[in-house]
Amino acid sequence: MSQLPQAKFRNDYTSPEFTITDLDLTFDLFDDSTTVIAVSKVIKLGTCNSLTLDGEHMELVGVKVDDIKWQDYQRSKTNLTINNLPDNFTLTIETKTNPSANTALEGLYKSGGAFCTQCEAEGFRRITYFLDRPDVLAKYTTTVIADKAENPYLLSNGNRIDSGDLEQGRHWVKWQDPHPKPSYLFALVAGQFDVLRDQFTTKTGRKVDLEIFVDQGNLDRAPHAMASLINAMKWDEQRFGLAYDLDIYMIVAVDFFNMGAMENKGLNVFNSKYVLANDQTATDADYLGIEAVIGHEYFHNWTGNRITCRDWFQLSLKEGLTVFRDQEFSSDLGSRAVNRINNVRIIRGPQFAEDSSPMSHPIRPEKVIEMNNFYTLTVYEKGSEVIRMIHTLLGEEKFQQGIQLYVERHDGTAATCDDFVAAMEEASGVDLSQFRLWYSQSGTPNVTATTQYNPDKQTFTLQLEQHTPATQDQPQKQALHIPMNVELYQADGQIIPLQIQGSPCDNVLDFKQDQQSFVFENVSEQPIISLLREFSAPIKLTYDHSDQELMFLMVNAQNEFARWDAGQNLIAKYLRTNIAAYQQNQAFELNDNVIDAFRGVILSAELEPAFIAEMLTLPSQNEVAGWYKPVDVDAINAALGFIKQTLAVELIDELTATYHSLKQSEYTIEHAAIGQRSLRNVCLSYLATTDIGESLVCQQFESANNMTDTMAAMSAANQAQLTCREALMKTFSDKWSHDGLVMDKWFMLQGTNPAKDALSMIRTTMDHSAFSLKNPNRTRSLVGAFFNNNPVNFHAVDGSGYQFATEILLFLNESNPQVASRMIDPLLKYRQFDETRQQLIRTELEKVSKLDNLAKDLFEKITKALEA
Ligand code: B3K
Ligand code: ZN
Repeated sequence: MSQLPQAKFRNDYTSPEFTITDLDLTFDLFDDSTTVIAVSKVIKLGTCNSLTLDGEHMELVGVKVDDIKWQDYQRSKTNLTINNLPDNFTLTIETKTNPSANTALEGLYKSGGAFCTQCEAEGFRRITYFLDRPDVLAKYTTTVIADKAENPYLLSNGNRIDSGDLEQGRHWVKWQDPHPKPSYLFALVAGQFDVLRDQFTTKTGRKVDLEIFVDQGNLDRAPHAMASLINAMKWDEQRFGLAYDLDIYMIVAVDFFNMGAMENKGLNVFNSKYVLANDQTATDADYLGIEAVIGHEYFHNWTGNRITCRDWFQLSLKEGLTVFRDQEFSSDLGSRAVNRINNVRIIRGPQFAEDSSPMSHPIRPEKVIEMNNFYTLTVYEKGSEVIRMIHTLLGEEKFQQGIQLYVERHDGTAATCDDFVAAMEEASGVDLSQFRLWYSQSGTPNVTATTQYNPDKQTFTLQLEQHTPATQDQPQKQALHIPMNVELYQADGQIIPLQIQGSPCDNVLDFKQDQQSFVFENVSEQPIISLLREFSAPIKLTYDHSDQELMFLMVNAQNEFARWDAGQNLIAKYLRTNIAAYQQNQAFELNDNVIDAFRGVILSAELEPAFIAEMLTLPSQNEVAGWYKPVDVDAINAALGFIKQTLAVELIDELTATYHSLKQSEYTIEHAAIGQRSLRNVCLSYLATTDIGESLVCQQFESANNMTDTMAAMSAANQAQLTCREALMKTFSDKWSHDGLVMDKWFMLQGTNPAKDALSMIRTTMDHSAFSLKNPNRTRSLVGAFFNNNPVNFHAVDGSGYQFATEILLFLNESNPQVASRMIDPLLKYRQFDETRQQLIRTELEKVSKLDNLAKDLFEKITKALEA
C-alpha cells in the first residue's frame, strides 16, 4: 500500500465551509459508461474560496461555474478541489462511471439486469463529486434516461413530475424530492420489473401509492412485504404519532445487495431476501424477518431521513433508535417475550463477542477509518438496548413526550446523539447525566450480585458491584447508570412488594456506583430474587442462584422473559460442568431434577407453544464460547450435544406426543400457527438425535407443504447427521437449483455441516451452478455460515479452515471489500483461542495484510487485530 488509510476522529468535527441547497442530476444510463451531470446551487458559509468535493472511481469530463468552463481545480484519488470561487454560484460537473464493472455494489451498479444505487455511507461520491457528508441537505431533482425496452421503469426519490420518449428507443423520467436530504439517501433504479400496487391513507388524509418492484415472475412473492408495509405505516401513526410525508412509497427488490435494505427517501432498495416470500419458498423466520426489515426501513423515514445524523459518528442516533422501533413493532404485532428473547440472544452472543474483540467501540464510535465497518451489532443492537434503557427509565408516556420534543426541535436537520438525550431529558425531567456514558464507553459491564436475608430485621439486602473490563479501544472505564429490574418472590409464588426506607419502590433500581446496596424491608421470609428482568441492561450478570431457585423461577416468575432466563441459567450451569468434565476426561452428567424441570415446561398447558419452543432452545455454540478464554470448541460442542441428546432420550415421550399433537393441515402465517410450527420443529430437532429420528425426519420432509417444515427436516438431518441427509439435500437442490434465494437455505446447511469432511464438500459446493462469490447472499449463506456457525470445522486444528478463509478474503478484497470485511470478523477474535490456533490465525491475517491493494475496510480491522 502506497499511503496508509487515515482515521477520522469524532472530536474533529467541523461544520462545512460550503453548503449545497439544490441538486439537479441527469443520468444517461449505459451499462459500461453512464454519464452523470450534476448541477448544484452552492453557498459559501465560511471564508475559504476553494471548495473540496468528495469523489472516487470516476472519470471527470468537465467543470463549469455559473456556466463558464472552469479549469482552476486539482484532483486527487478521492477529491476535487475547485479554486477562486464566488460566494454563491451554480456548479456543473460532468462525470462518467462504469456500472457493470462495479462489483463493490456501492455507488451506481448493475444487479442482474437492473441499474441500482447504494449510497450510504459514502457511496454517492462514486456517482458524482459532491459534499458527501450527512450534514449537507439539498433538494434533489433527478432525470433518468435509459433504453426503454430494457428499462421500462426509471425510478428515483420523491414524486414523478415529467417523462417523455427520445430517439433510438430511449426514454426519460424526471423526479423531484421536496424534502431536503443528505446525499446518502439518494437512490436511482432502472430496469424491468413486475409491480405490486396498493394504497394507504394516512391519518392526515394523504393518499399514498405503495409500489413494490420485483423481478418479473415474482409477483406472487410480494404480498407479505406489502402487508408488512401497511402494518408499519399504521403502527408508526398509532404508537409514535408519525405519519408518512410523500404521495408515493416505492420498494425495489434486488438480488445483489451488500446488506439487508436501504431507507432511501421514498425509494427503498431491498435485498430480495427481505421482500420475496411465499409458503413454498420462505420459512416462518423469513416472513418475520421481512416484517421487521420492511418496518425498520419505513421507520427510518422519520428517524434517519426527516431527522438525520450530523456526522457518521452519530450513526446510532438513527440506527439504535430505529432498531428499537422495529423491535417494538414486531413485539406489538407478535409475541413480546419471543421477540425479547431473540434480541437478547443477539446481545449475549455476537454483540458481547464484538465488545471484547479488537473492533470494540462505543455505540457512538470515536475513531473510524472505513465507515462501512461501523454498521455493527454494537451501533445497531446495543444502540437499541441503550434506547430501551431510556424507555425503561422514563416509561412509555414520557418516552413518547421525549420523541415529540426531539421531532419538533430537529425535524429537517442533521442532529447528534446528545441532541436526542437532551430532548428525552428535558421532556421527562429524568436526570440522564450519568446515563450519557453509555454513548461513549465501550465494552460489556460485568455485574456481580450477592444477597443476604436478615430474618430478625425482616430485611433482604441486594449488593451490586459493577466492573467494565478494559477494551482494546479504551483502557479506563467508569461506573454506568444501570437500570436493574428486580422482583422478589415468596416460596408460594406470591410477589413481595418492594419497599426501601419506608416507601414502596419501583422494580427498576438505579444502580449507579461501583458498589451499591439496596435494602428491601418488610420481607417476612427468605425470598427468591429475579434479577435483570427483561434484560433491563446489556450487561453480564453473575449471581449464584441454586438449581432449586432457578427451577422455581422457571415456573413461578410472573414474567415470561424471566422464566426463560432462569431456564437458560440452569442449562448454563450444566454446560459449564460438562465442558469441564470433557476437558478432564470425566463422564457427562445431567441431574434428574433438571430433566424434570424441562419436562414440566413441555407439559405446561398455560404456556404459548412459541414460548415453550424458546425455553427448549439451548444457547448457541457462539454464546457459550463467549464465556471462555481460551475457547475449547470441541468441549463446547460435545457438552451441548450431550445435553441435547440426554433431554431428547429422557423426554422422548413428551417430545413425541407434542410433536404429533401440533401437526397442522394448512399453512398460515398467523402468529399462533408460527408458534406451533416452531415448537413442533424444536421437538423434531431433539427427536432427530434419538432412534426414531431417521423415520420422523424423512416423513416430515416428504409430507411438508411449506418451506418451514421442509427446512426443519433438513436442518435436523444435517445437525444429527442422519443417513437420509444426502437424499434430502439432493431432492431439494434438484427442485430449487434455478432459484438462488431458495438455494441459500441449502448453501447454509452445507456451510454448517458438522461432518468431518465438511470443508472439502464446501469447496465442491462452490462449483454448484447456483453459487457465486460475486453475490453477497450466496457468499454469506455458504462461506459465512462455515466461518461463523461451524466452529468445530472452521477451527480445525490443522488450520485448513483458516487457510480457506484467506483464499476467500483475497478474492473478496478485490471484488467486494464490504463483504470481505464482514467475512473476516471471526478471525479477528483469535485471541480467544489456544496458542496453536492463535498462531495459525495470525499467520493468515498477516498474509492478507501484505496485499498490495488491501482495501481500507480490511486494513482497519486487520491492523487492530494485529496490534495490541
Ligand atoms: N442504513 C442502511 C445500512 C447502510 C449500510 C452501509 N454500509 C440500512 C439500515 O440500517 O436500515
Ligand atoms: Zn437502519
